[in-house]
Amino acid sequence: MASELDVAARRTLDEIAATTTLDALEALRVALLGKQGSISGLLKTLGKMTPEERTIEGPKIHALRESVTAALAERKIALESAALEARLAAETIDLTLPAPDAPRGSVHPIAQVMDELAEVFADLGFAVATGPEIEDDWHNFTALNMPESHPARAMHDTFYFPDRNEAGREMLLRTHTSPVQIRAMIAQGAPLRIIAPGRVYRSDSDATHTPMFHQIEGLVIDKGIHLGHLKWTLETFLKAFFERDDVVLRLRPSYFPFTEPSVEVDVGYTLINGKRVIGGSGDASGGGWMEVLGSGMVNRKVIAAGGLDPDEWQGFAFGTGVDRLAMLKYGMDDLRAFFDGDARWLSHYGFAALDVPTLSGGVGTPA
Ligand code: 2NL
Repeated sequence: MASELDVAARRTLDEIAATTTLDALEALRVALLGKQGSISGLLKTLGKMTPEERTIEGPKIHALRESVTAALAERKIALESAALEARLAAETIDLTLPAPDAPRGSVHPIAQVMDELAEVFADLGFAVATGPEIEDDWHNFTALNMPESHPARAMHDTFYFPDRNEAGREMLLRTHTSPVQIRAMIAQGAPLRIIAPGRVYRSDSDATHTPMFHQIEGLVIDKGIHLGHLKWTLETFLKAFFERDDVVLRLRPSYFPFTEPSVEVDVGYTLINGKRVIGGSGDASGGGWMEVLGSGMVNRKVIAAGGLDPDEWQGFAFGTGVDRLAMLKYGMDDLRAFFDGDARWLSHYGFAALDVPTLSGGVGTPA
C-alpha cells in the first residue's frame, strides 16, 4: 500500500505537470521549496525524529525533494519553449504580399537637389552639417561681422521672437545657414570642410520670394587657403551639379560682411528654343550670364568669432539658394509651385524614391 508521503508526492508531481504558465510554476515552486514551503517543512520534521525514524524517513523526504526539483526544472523548460513557439508563430509576417501596381509618391525636387548637392560635395570631401532653425542673434549676425548697428541686419527682413533666451540674446528664425557653420567652427575647430543645407526664413513674399526657402552654404578652413581654391571648388561643383563640362564661370567683385574679398559667381547660359540652358560662354552664344553663387574669403573677424586664430587659419565660403538651383537645373519657372503641394505637379517634377543620386549614375537623372 502506498504511504501518505507517496500519495502526496504523486499529487505534487501531477500539479507541476498541470501548470500552464511560468508564473504559476514559480508560485508552485515557492509553495513547495521556498522557506515556508511544504517540502521544506517536511525536511524540518527530520530534526524531531528518533535516529531510527530518521534512517527510514530521511531518504524518502530527500528523494521527494529531488524528484520535485527535477519535475519543476523539466516543466520550466517545456513552458519556456512553448512560449517561444507561440511568440514565433504570432510574429510571422507574410512576405508574399504583392507590391503596389505603381510606385506611389515622389521625391520633391528640393529634396532631390539637396541630395544631389550632398553627393557632389561628399565627393570633394565635404561633410554635411546641420543646426537649429531657431537661432540667437549672436550666431546669426554678430559672429558673421554684422554687429547690432549693421545695415545688413535690417536688409535680412528677420522674423524675431518676442522673448530673449536665458543668455539675454534676441531669438530669431535663422536668415541663412551661416550660424550652422559658426557652430561647427566652435565645436569642431580646424581644419574644416562642410556644407550646411537647410531651411531659412525671411519676411519677404512675392512672385520670386517665399518667407521660407532653402539655402546651402559651404565652408573650408585650413592653412594657406586662397581664392584659387575657391575658384576650383566652385567650378568643379557647378560642372558636376549641372552635369556639363562646358559650364563657364565669371567671377565679379562684390561685398558681404562675412567675406573679404567677396566674389559673386555667374554661369554662362545659352538660349535654346527661347529657354535658358546652363553651359557655354554667355557672351559668345547669344545667351548671357546668370548669378548662381555668392562667395569669398572668410573675413578674419568671422574666423576669430569661430574661436580660431586668423593668422594661422584661412578659409573660403559660399552660399546659394537651393530652390533657385533646382529651378535652373530642372527648367521650372514658378517658385511658388514648390510650396503648393499639388500632387499633379509633384508627379510631373518629382523623382522616384529609389533614384538616389550617385556620381557614377548621374546625380540628377529624372524619374
Ligand atoms: C548668397 C551669399 C554667402 C557665405 C555666404 C559664409 C559663412 C561663414 C563665413 C563666411 Cl561661416 N561666409 N557664408 C559667404 C559668402 C556668400 O552667401 O548669395 N547666399 C544666398
